[in-house]
Amino acid sequence: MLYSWLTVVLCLSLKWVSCYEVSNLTFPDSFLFGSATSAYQIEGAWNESGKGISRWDYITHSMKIVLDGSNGDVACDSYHKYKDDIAILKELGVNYYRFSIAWTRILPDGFTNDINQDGVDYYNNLIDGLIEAEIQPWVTMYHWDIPQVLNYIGDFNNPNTSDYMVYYADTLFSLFGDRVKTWITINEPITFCAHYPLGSLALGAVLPPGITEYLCGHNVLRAHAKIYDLYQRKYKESQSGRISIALSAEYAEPATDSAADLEASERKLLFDFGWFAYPLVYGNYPSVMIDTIRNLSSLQGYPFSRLPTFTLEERLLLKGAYDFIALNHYTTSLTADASADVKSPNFLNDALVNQYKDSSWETSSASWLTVYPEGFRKLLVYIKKTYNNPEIVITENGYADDPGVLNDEGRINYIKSYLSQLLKAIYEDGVNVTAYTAWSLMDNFEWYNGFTVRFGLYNVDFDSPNKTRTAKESASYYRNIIETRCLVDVCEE
Ligand code: GBH
Repeated sequence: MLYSWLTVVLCLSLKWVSCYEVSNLTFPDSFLFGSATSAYQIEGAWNESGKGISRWDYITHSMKIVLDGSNGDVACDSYHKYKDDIAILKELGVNYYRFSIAWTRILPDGFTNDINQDGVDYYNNLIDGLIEAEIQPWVTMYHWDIPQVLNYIGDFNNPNTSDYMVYYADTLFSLFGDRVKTWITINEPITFCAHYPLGSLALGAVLPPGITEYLCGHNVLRAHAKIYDLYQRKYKESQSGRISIALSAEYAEPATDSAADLEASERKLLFDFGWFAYPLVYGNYPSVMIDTIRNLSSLQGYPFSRLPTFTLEERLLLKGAYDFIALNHYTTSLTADASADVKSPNFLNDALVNQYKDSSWETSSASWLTVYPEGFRKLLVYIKKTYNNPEIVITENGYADDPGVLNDEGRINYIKSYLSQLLKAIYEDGVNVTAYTAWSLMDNFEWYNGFTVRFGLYNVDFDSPNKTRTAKESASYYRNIIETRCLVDVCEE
């Protein structure tokens, strides 16, 4: 083997049941490091300076479903404190900052007939401040905070929403595309289409499960493909930016090495990641989704498949509508075959698997997030193999702990062990990973968990009027990685 491994076995405290090797390889010169946030989770100023109402304003104000009853009305107050954010990004030494634009700050009513100049000014200031600090702005157009008016008309279950989003994207390209060169259209469609059926919750309605997940995903893909196409025709030549859609994927570790479980693992990866990645790379849904959902639909008495079909024109537009694969990855689940029992129609049942956690995996403060760094490498190798060795950008990866932990050993170990596996994927498996984004720059509003779990490299004192940002130990550790391009004290060249 070309590269030797320094076996720095880490068993820092009793909490760390598993010891692991830390890679002493050096990150490639061109490799970029960044950190990320999203608008609703940090900005606050929910009804200031002309901003319209988003789904999350509506949910948090009118429903009691956030764990601690909190909301994002103020959050980190980044609308007023973006200079503080730029300062800590600078301190970290990141190459780029991935943030999202609040659709309702630019288009308060969702549509382009009314553009809110204060919102435009805010993002211009942020973008210009970042560029001045030599930090590239990477922009997500939509990170779950859809204008409530569009939520009322059915969110992405309504095909028109795709077209409305294209107008929004066009507006963003023309306003900011001279300076923004990396765009993410939509963040984690699987989460809002299938895991958190927010549209239905926020409408106080129960939308038909097994139908709306796929309608939503279908219209998300249409929106993304049209936006990608618009950019190629109207902006690419003058702005020369790059576009993708951020897809989240757990690794589906086979529960046993039986053929059935290996197949179940592949099936689950195609249902989760492949649902969106396959159409972009190959122009249609994976055949295992098409076949399984058609069969199940028929067994369940539907005269049609619950998975919609693309027109030929749409397939042509979808195929190749990405400049890199944008991957959000946090965790792994064990995956076992469950093809024997046909349950009620819904996205999670349709994959015909059972998923659970290995009891030996380190836990975190978020129940869904267990630490299994090997799963990261396996997922990267799987993506390389299945999708023609694409360029992969890690758009999110991070660890959850409790409020107020400044000596965040758990997060340091998570970053260290996940980045070790990333280095192995690059150097031993030849996976083309070009950037890594730590979620999150700072503690923020963690959706249904409110402020009860924390993902930040920086602590935010939500009780202080200043929303004071304080570096956690992980911030210094990450800063050191960026500076030395190395996870240990001395790295191989
Ligand atoms: C990311 O999603 C989001 O992009 C980001 O906004 C968020 O802050 C970050 O995660 C941390 O949560 O509650 O058992 O149904 C990560 C992927 C997919 C993880 C949905 C949580 C729900 C699990 N998420 N999943 S459960």
